[in-house]
Amino acid sequence: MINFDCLTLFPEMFNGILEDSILKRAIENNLIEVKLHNFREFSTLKHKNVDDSPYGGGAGMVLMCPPIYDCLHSIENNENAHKILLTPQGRKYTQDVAKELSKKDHIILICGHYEGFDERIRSFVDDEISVGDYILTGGEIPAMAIIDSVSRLIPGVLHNDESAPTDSFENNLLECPQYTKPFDFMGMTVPEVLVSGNHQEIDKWRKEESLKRTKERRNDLLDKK
Ligand code: 4H7
Repeated sequence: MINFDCLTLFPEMFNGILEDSILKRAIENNLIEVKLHNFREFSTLKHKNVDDSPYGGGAGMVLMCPPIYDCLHSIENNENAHKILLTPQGRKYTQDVAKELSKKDHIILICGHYEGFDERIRSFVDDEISVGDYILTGGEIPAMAIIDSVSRLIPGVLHNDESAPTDSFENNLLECPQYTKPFDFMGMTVPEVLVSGNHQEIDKWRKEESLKRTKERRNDLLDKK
């Protein structure tokens, strides 16, 4: 059982992934739990503001400390949770980080928006993660990527037919090409070896294709092996 708490101004954005068949089933089976917290509710200001203009001047708004701090501290056992800030400045998210996180039992994800955070929010957390070198309007999509990728590593979340035995990245290789019926689609046929019935040859072909594809597209993964 892994527990996710997510601090966000847009909790409805998560409806999609939580209603998806695999995560929905995982929640129903008590394998994961996801709680959403709108930290706007913790604003003590009359208009429920959670941001203000930056000290020193300049354009844009900055998320302020108090609502995020109070929301964080309203979460039971927050002191023992692994607290993560989603920002473009964090350590790069990879399958290895997903594996590392899948061993935790309580993860708190903090999603920022606007022009960024008050720097002091960094002192509330244990970890800062970026899902890649591009800019998003908020940390919600990174948080969803983490919830999804970590959840599918929890034993029992995926059923046998939902996990490829040679999942990309599990062995730092890209998946080999795959085919299904029809055998001939507009003159494009399936490699003969796959219909040969020779499982030794099929395994060999798949390993070679996997390696070939990784060399062509992601040679950097082979350095990790
Ligand atoms: C925290 C701080 C994560 C969150 C700043 C978040 C990309 C990623 C955000 C910002 C994110 C990622 C606010 C910085 C808007 C950029 C123009 C939300 N973007 N933003 N600024 N790669 N954006 O994981």
